[in-house]
Amino acid sequence: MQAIAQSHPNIALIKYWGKRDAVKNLPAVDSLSLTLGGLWTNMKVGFSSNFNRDELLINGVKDEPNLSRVSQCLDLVVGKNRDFARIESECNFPISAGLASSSSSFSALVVAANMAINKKSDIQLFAAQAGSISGSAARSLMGGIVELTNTSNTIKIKQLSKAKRWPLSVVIAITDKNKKSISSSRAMNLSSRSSPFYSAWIENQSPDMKEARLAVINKDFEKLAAVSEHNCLKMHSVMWTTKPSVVYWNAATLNCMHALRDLQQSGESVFFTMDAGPQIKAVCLPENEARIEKRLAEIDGVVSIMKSGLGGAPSSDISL
Ligand code: 2P0
Repeated sequence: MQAIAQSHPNIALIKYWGKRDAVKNLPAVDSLSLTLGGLWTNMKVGFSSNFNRDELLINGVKDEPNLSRVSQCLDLVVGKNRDFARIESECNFPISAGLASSSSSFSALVVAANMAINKKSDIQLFAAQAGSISGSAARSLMGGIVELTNTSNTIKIKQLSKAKRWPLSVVIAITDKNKKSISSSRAMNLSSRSSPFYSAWIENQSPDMKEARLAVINKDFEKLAAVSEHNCLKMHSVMWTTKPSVVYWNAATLNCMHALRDLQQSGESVFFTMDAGPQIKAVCLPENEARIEKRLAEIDGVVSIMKSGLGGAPSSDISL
């Protein structure tokens, strides 16, 4: 009753912010994301009747704060009447810092837990299970460029482009490795209640999805850049106008954004996106990667840089 899975985080270009059903954790809007092959979470899950409670280790350290969400995920996959589990997670990037660690963690956990109990692979079922714990996690169950759409009472994921079909690069400027001050789940619930821009955000998501989907199908970088930056700034406008306001950026985030705008002016194929944290993600064509990295590394406040191409779906042929 043990299994291991590796999964990659994903970053949304057309963002998910807000829930239409907080109990089922169903997103209020559709979203579109890139799966990042260079970043990963390895997850080992073992069930035993000899254990007397669930135990979680993250990068070798016992973790209590995240345990209840992990146990909740296992209850959902296996059933509440299950044996207790020992869960070991390893991650090669900062967690809870706006780098989508919950997407790789919960997609890996769902895959490993289903494997441990010998459940047949069913990607849409796995997406529903992962999504009900972390909205972004469902998108990590596929590689390349993925869309998540809302159907009547659940979600559906679809691969729009395989990683190799359109090999984009992502340069991530890390400006703060600390945990974010407010979880995205809590922040988006506050936004839906208090931002005067929230209803406009929801109403305008479909045209953005349509435009981004088309840009991916046509491999049109400039169109994808324009709609992605616009969608990102709209989401952050909703965050900023939440009461109390949710501002994840710091000075370096803004300086990186200006630097990327300058690079765009000089003809580089690059655009930015930011999530629930101060890190800035520069999406570019692989041939532009070195120049983007060099420029971002020069900016005051950039602590480190990570780079990633697009990656694949979760895999289970790894050891921990
Ligand atoms: C996204 N984010 O589309 C957006 C953009 C953050 C900003 O999905 O509440 O931690 O657990 O469903 O999975 C945040 O991800 O949110 C998120 P919950 P989650 O990637």
